[in-house]
Amino acid sequence: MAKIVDNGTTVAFYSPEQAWVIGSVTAYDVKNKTYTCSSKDPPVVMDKLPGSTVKLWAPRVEYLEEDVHDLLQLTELHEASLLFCLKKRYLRNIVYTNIGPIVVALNPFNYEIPWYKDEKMHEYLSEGVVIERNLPHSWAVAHNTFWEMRENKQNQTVLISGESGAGKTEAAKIVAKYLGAVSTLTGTDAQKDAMQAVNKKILASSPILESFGNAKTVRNDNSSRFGKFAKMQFDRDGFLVGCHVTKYLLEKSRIITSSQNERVYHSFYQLAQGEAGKKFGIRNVKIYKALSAGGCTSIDGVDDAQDFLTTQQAMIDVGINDEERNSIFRIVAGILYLQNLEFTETEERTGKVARIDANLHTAVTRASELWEVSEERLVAELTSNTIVTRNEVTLKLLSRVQAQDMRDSVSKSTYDWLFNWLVEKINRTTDVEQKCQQWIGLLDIFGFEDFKINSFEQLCINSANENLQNHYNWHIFTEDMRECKEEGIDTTAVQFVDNKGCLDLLMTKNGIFSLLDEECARSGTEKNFLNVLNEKFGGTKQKSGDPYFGQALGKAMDNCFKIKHYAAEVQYVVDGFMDKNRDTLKENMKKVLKDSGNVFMASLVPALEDPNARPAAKLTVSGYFIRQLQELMGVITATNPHWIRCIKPHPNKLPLNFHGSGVMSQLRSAGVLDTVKVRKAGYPIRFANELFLRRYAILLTATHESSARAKIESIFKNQSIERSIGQLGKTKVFLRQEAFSKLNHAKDEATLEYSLMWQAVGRASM
Ligand code: AOV
Ligand code: MG
Repeated sequence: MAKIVDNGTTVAFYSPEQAWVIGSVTAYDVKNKTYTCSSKDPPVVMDKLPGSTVKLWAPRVEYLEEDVHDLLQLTELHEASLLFCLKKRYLRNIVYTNIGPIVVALNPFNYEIPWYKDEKMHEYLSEGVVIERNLPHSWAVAHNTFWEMRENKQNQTVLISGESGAGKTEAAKIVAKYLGAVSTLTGTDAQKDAMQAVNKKILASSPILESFGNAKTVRNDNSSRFGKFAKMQFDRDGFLVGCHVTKYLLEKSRIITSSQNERVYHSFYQLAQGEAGKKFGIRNVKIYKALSAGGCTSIDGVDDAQDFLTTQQAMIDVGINDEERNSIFRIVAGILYLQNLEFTETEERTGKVARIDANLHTAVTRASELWEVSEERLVAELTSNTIVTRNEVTLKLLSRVQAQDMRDSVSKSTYDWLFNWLVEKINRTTDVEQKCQQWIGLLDIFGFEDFKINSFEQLCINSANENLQNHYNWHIFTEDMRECKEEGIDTTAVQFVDNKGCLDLLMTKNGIFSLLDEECARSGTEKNFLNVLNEKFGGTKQKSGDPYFGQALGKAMDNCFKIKHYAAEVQYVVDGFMDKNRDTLKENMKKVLKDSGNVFMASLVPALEDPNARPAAKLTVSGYFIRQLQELMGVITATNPHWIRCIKPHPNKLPLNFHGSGVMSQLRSAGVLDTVKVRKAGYPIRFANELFLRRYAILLTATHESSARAKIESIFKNQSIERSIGQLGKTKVFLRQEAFSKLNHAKDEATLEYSLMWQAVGRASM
């Protein structure tokens, strides 16, 4: 490649830390055709850069740092211009940027930015507002979603994606709040009161679910450890009438322990620090093993005692009564005590046998009291298994490790049932399926994760994200192209990173999850599971023990496999996969809990199996999760989707911190550059012919036109919509952003003229 720039020329060049930096060329190596570039702020010098990582902007250097509200308006489109634009905006506290109707949201880690404060929301609310005139915001997405539902009578979804800590849960709350507000703008006083009451309950569900289902991780102080799809329900007139929440897979290991610098669920600390903790004798947080497992019992800026009060009030708001609340707290406290229980081990004739550590006996006593179950039976089931054969009942004493596993299983199952109860209770008070004519679904799942050690939970979480990314790709790229072709519209094909291979590898009949289920069904081992994966997906060049990559291979460890996900390559440790996937609590233990004197506790326990019935094929955790995911994708595919792509600007969790390469890798994995390219090359805004005519009827002047096509053509002609910015397909109108804005402005003006004319007519006839 010939030398592209002279020394001293301003360029953008690639540095691993910053991704792209603006600086200048200081030397060129003719033999190797590489550059040396440097920048002053930040101070970076890079050597041996190939031409592909040095970008000259032509014809003007200002294009390096364009600042636009919509990335489609960037004059020069390249990774670097994208990154610089977002950075420049972020450092000025402008955190939202559009790609046409899609919003890219950088987490501000700051609630005090004046133009994003709640009181600004009204500027996005009123029906007549031209939303494009406001700063980009999730409110604008919510606005479009609501009005598209009203106009098209079609269900909508807002799909919120991004890695852990990127701001998905906050974005979902922002959208929910907007939808509550927009639907209460009209209606009679009685209707408004009714909607406000519904809205209050819907908003109250967040603190409850966050208390019991969120926790501090190293990535996010308030990380959602479950997925959530909330359907905001509206009646025929667009009034908010209710909400239905579907929950996906609560991370169970976090009930009993956490990694270093992380915490178990917030609910435990809130209880321990709040007034309920005192009532149950919980004093020093540090002595509870579960609470201090991660060596971190508090979070900067979080007051658990205060949050306890918020959670409690939210429970009252959704109608959880005194008795239920008391039982809930007793269950949570019981888990804290039970998890403090330890076992000693003695060598008996039959092998190693676990006994309850005499010093810690009060732990099981307190747990039994709180749960109102028989202590004697609880202890027996923690330390032994009853094996029933046709003519014999034998008692098998458990080893220490087995007893610990049993203790953990009880705690996990109980908490998981409790969480399900909370979701159901919230639904019972807010779900009004029968009144609901249309809905807007808000999807806030756990973000993509890559920790030091990744386990079964991360595989499930990352698979959910893989599905969501695939839907996005399908909609933005594949489906887009198909529709254009079918409608006879010319577009330039855009390459994108297709993740279908990875999805097939995980989810299909012979994919990783199915193989795990097979291994569980034949009571195999994790080692064997890994061997099967290697055999099946290893490829010809693979040596035994090599790990599995999405479609390639790499270096191995003997208890790990790797997957190349759309967002990053993740290594999973298989230890514990089988148990986590099976996740059964033995029937006898369930029976102990079912016989609890506390009606609430007893009601949580699922129905016991009939010992005489043939055992029903039970779905594994991943089997159930995949079924749920497939259902979810089916529901989403049948709606009109909207996207908020959240980005985490810096691992520090602090405002105005921007980490170039971190942001770049998120932009890449979310396909942001490809999205801009495809949207720029194509026609992102589409209306069915009739809808277009309904929307822009006011612009129709030539009334003698009869066919819909002729009418649309006449609007195009009057408004000078050239073929390059708008085309008429077989059944749909295809518009670029420019044409869309032009039509909207013309419509606004015509509407204004029309209303002025009527005012004049009104005055004249008075
Ligand atoms: P996540 O949902 O995407 O992560 P959150 O929505 O919980 O991330 O955001 C993480 C933290 O970032 C919040 O607790 C806030 O401190 C801050 N934050 C996010 N959005 C905003 C905002 N709009 N304004 C101010 N601060 C914000 V995870 O659930 O871990 O995948 O599972
Ligand atoms: Mg979240």
